[in-house]
Amino acid sequence: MKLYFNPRSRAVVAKWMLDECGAKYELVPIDLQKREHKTPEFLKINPAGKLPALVDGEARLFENAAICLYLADKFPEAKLAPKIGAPERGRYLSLVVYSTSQLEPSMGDHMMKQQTPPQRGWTDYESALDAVERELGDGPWLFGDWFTAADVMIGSMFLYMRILGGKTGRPKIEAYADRLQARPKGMKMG
Ligand SMILES: N[C@@H](CCC(=O)N[C@@H](CS)C(=O)NCC(=O)O)C(=O)O
Repeated sequence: MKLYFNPRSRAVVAKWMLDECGAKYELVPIDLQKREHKTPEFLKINPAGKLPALVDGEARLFENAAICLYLADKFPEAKLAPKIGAPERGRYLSLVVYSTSQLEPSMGDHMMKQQTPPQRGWTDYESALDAVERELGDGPWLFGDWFTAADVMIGSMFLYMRILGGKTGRPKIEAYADRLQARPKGMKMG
C-alpha cells in the first residue's frame, strides 16, 4: 500500500489509521508547495487534488473517512470496526460519516467565524459538539471500552483543531482528545 503523504496535512489521519491497523505501507511524500498534488498523475488517484490518497494494488481511495472504513474492513484482526451485520455497525458508519459531513465543516465555520445557516446541510458547531458528547457518553471511546475507526475519524477532528490552536471548552471532549493523543500510535503532525 502507498499513502500519498505530507506530515503537515490531513494525511496524518490516514497514517494514524494505518498504524492502528498494524499495516505495512510506503509513504509517498507530496510537496504541497511544489503543487505535486495537482499534477495529472496525482489527479488520476485523487481527482480533488488533495491529501491523503491511498493506493492498494488496483484500489485507489481518497477522503480520510473512506480510507478509514476501507482499512478497518481490510484488517479485521485489528478489531477497529463492527462486522457487517453486527448491531453496532449502523452507528459506527453513521459516526464516521458524521465526522466529515457535519463535525468538520461546523468546525471550519467556527474557526473562520462564519454563521452556519441550516440550508448549508451541516449543523452548527455547538450542536455538533452536543452530538459528540451524547455519543461519547462516559467513554473512554465512542463504543465504550472498544476503540474503533470512528474514534480515529471523530477524534482526529479535535486533534486537528488543537494543532490549529483551538480547543472546544468542553471538558468531556478535551479529556477524550487527551486520551486519543496518549495512544502509542496516535496522530502526529510533522
Ligand atoms: N475531507 C478531506 C480533506 C482533504 C484536504 O482538505 N486536504 C488538504 C490538506 S489538509 C489538501 O490537500 N489541501 C491542498 C489543496 O486543496 O490544495 C479528507 O479528509 O481527506
